[in-house]
Amino acid sequence: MNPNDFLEIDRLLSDEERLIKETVARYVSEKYLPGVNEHYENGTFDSSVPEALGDLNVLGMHLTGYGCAGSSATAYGIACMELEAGDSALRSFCSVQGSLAMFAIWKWGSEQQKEKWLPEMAAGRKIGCFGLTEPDSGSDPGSMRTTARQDGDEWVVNGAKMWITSGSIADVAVVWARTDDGVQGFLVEPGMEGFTAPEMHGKLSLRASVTSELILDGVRVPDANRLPGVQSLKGPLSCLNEARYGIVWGVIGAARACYETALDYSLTREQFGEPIASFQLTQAKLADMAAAVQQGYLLALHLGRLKDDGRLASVQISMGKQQNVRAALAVARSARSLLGANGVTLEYPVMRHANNLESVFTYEGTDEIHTLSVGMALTGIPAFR
Ligand code: TGC
Ligand code: FAD
Repeated sequence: MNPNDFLEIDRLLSDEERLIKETVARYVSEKYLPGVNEHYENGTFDSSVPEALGDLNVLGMHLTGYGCAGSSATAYGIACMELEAGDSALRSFCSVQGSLAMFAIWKWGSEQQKEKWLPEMAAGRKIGCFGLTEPDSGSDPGSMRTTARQDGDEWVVNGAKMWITSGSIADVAVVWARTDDGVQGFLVEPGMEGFTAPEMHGKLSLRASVTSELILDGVRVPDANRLPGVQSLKGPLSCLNEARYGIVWGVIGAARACYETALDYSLTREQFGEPIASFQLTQAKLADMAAAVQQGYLLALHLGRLKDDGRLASVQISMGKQQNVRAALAVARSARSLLGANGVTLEYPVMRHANNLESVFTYEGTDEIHTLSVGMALTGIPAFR
């Protein structure tokens, strides 16, 4: 048996999917992982990432045209899994760039906006962020206070966004604001008067990722920068479907890294004159971790195939996000315990993943919000309010 592919799930992938998996995994192990601890410790983002991911063709890879790779949803998911085996910050950058910022422009933007932004963003030469959450509006984005008022052929945007991944390094911020005609998206660019994006500090999770506020103080945005295709909360929520789908896959990469670390460690660490892998309690942990990783991988692959068939419903993504993040957190915590005191250090990736997964549990819809979405689908009764 191969302990790292116990159910032989890799056999269910096509040759092309396996190649993408190997290529992204190689980048992660050879280029990204050697620097991750320093970035995590210092709370900095590896600035080589955008163009490196552009070279790998994974930014907006499931989109078609405009320099995007046009890959399958399954291939995109596999890339997310391998990126997050490195660090959730790496997958987060890819999610926000491709599934949130690029997807918003690709799905709801004008031809001119698509031609201006998408090829540069696919190459990683321009960075995007996605501003939905506000200080007083998180799980309930319908309560947003950021407004946009039309004034001739400009819009005046006022408000504040918070917890925005890549905010301070972005060349374009997709900002969602309330207008007289419903929620609309605006492409806000650095240098527009009244727009600032201060970085937020003090995170104990996703430390290798940039997280920022977006402050919009009477920013005048040309109408040409308004996404013309949508005037409803459906706009941002449609983007979230894409990014949540990537998380279903991504967290299994983080879980797999924790499990593999724990397995290796348990075979070499000796106590009471034996490798700790020889103890029944250790084996129970390892067996549970292996099963959780394999189940999560199968679930992600199944949802990927559904998405490629055009059949994936947003509530199925909710179930996948909720279940796989829970599973990944359980694996990370169990692996952490197996490593003893070494488990709390940066010498091993486990605590870093465990801490990151706390953010993943919360962003892109909290565990509770996805539970309620599934509950509503099962019963027909919305219990959000
Ligand atoms: P509701 O009244 O149900 O719907 C409003 C409009 O939206 C449509 N809709 C959807 N459309 C596409 N996909 C979905 N999943 C959709 N869900 C709803 C709906 O049809 C309606 O359209 P229309 O045309 O009739 O106007 O909305 P609600 O206000 O009751 O809220 C529902 C709820 C709670 C599920 C939703 O608001 C929600 O998902 N809340 C969680 C917010 C969230 O996930 N925020 C994430 C922010 S971005 C982020 O975290 C990035 S982290 C990135 C990283 O670093 O990786
Ligand atoms: P709240 O909504 O205040 O929730 C607090 C608690 O109450 C949670 O447990 C929640 O589940 C629970 N709760 C809320 N409503 C209900 C209910 N009806 N029933 C039961 N329980 C409920 N946002 C962006 O827009 N763009 C980004 O790029 C982005 N990146 C992020 C990066 C990081 C590192 C983090 C941590 C967050 C990021 N977010 C981003 C914000 C993220 O989407 C929000 O944190 C998330 O949606 C939850 O909102 P909140 O933090 O305001 O929590």
